[in-house]
Amino acid sequence: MKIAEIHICQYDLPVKNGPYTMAGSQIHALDTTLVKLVTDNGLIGWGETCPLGPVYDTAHANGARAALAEMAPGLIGLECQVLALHRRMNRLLTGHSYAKAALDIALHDVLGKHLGLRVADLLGGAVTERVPSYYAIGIESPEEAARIAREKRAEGYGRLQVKAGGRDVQEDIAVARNVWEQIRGSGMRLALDANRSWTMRDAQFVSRGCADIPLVIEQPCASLQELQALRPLLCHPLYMDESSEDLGIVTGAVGRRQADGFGMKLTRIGGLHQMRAFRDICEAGGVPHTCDDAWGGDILAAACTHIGATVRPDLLEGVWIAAPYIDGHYDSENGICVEGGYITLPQGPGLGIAPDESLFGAPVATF
Ligand code: 0XW
Ligand code: MG
Repeated sequence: MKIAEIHICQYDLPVKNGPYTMAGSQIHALDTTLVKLVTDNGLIGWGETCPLGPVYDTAHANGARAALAEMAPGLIGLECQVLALHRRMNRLLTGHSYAKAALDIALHDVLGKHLGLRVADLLGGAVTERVPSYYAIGIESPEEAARIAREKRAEGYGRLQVKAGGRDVQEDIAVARNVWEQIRGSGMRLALDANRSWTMRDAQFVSRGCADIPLVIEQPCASLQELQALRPLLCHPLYMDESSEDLGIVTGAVGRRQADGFGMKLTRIGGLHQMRAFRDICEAGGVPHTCDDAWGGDILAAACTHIGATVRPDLLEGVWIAAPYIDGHYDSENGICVEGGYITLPQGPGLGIAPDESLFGAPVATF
């Protein structure tokens, strides 16, 4: 089975009840890119990549479409094999993992359909049909963050992430303490995510100000060097997110015990192929992690849920999806959503969703 056609589509995802707030940024809408891959025997696979705006990571929407257009001609006629795809993409374009991931996801979708297997089965097998999610509380006042925490506890979430940074650290400490007061004793886990925005000084202030709270601190500072210097100075486990840019960095961080866990994004690391390796490195090292992506609709949500379903349960810190912030689904019948803090793994072959491509309009490029 070979790749016969590649279609690239663009679609806008307004943020429902927005903006989505993180340290130093307010996000009102996202620009996502969808990839439709057609094989020579007529099967269709879907992929997606949706950078969280142009400054969250080294990725942006126009860059994704340009990278895909750069590679697509060289992929037509390629055998539908995951390793062949990644090796060919790397010969066609250096870097741009967030764009390559969209093709990787589309290939996993089409291979699952070809073999009559779910993507989770292709990735080693699902250990659950109900995948735990987690909720990210944006940059809020201590009172509003506490209100949202109460609401998400009542909904059944098992973990909360609270955004921090970009303000007086005393406000971050007050938010963390207020949120913990709402979930203490419930079994819910808590992460404080500064999205690279703190100085080492501020990270130490916050950690000491919350020393009695069993939370994890996620990506407090921007650089790997800061994280490595900071970790022994904290009162809390340190999770890497944005700094874990590729499998090499992850392997080093796990091997040298430089991180206690990861917030990992499927498209940042290159796709399901690399995410599977990441999962196995973390399992070998006994390191907890999430299976997320920066944003995206049903296609990315399904991909994250499928890999999340294969993670050893005690190591899965949850699958974050943007569904709570998106109006509508690409697949009105099997769209991916969070219910009671959990995501139901789709049943159909491949990703298990069938996007209504009329939503996306005419492709912006066809090969
Ligand atoms: C909470 N997330 C997984 C969603 C947003 O893309 C940011 C990200 C994070 O943990 O930084
Ligand atoms: Mg994070």
